Amino acid sequence: LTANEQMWSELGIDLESHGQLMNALGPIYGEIYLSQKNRPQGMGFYDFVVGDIHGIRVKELREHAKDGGKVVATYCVFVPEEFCWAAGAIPVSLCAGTQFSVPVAEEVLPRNTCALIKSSYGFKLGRLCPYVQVSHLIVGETTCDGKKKMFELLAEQQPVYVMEVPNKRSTAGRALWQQEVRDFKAKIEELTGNEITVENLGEAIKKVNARRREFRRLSALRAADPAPISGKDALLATQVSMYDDVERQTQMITALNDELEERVKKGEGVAPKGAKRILISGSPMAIPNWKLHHIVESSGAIIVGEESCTGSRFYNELIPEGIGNLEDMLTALADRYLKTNCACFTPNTERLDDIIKMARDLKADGIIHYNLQFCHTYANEAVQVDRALAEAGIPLLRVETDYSDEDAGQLKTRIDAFLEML
Ligand code: BJ8
Repeated sequence: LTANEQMWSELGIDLESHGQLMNALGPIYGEIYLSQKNRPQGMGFYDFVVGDIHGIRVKELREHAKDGGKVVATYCVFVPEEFCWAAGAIPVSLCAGTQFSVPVAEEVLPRNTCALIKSSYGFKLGRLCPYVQVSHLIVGETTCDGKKKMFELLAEQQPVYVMEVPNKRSTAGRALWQQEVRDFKAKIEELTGNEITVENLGEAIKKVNARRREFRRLSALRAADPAPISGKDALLATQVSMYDDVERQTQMITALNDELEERVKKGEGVAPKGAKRILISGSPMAIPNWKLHHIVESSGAIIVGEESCTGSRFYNELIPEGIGNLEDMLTALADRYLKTNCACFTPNTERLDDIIKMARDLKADGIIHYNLQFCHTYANEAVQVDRALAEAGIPLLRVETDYSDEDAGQLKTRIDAFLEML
């Protein structure tokens, strides 16, 4: 056994299936990522990370655990990572973006369930993900019904804690969320044995804000024409940042941004000036889901932004810094997370405003609404997205898909026709 295989086997990974997954990922990454021309040098770090996707980072987490540290796994950007960093735990957002882990989940879950839910559950059931194996607590949320029920099943296998996200941003909804955030803080304190204080939480808020600021800078740089970075690469940097160390990611994105700034000054880009510019909006794209980005960019367009939880909803809102007492800090933190414009809220008109603002800021020629099949909240909200964009005069294509490649040809035809029309 190699050192990695030894580690995976100690973590209870099914080495055979996992080997197949790893063997499949290499060529896919080569085709989708390494084939791109004129990539920023800063992406070299991300190539390295994906090249050893279940190796180095897992090793770091294990070492942290061996020293008594805790690892907290999450699925959703509603879960405040600041508490983990403050209490000396490491939060990791779990992979849920591959068809590979779907069939094993379908043996248990209904097939007409969103791919993200099936992929998440399949990773645990099939013993395919070392990140889930290494974590001491999985944190779920009540954002959608499918996830809620999947977390109940996951809890049969590993400790799961579920945060209740309200349906409305009403007075009662806000009060519920404020309490949920405080209960989660207590849970993390109990798990780690460390108290969360004004000092360590203040530090954590600053660290996470710093990463958010760099992502906001990256987003602004993507407004340039020609675009200095592909949508695929920007998406990958976001996906990796969701499970990597927060300070390391701030450093990497800062270096990447410095390089992109130079490119913009020189008028250099990854696609010719005038290439069709697309904003993606909708369901998140968990690693390694690069399907839509790949199809769009292979057709000669460039993706300039993602209004999504693997995009703007991950980094847009900051938490105020320098608040001197814990209660006010908790209130500000909870309020920040409540601004996540997930389709689980009713109403969620803030998201419509965000989409239009992003389209204008990034000078998008058109928007593709990305919907995971069987995700009812986003599919139904798309009706309102459609209306709002028609009113704003921004062309929209609505796409509903899963993780399989079966519809790739059909999607490409529809996307080509859409690009043609812009
Ligand atoms: S805050 S978008 S990360 S819940 S795609 S599992 S909603 S059926 S992922 Fe999400 Fe948090 Fe909202 Fe963002 Fe359900 Fe829809 Fe599947 Fe979804």
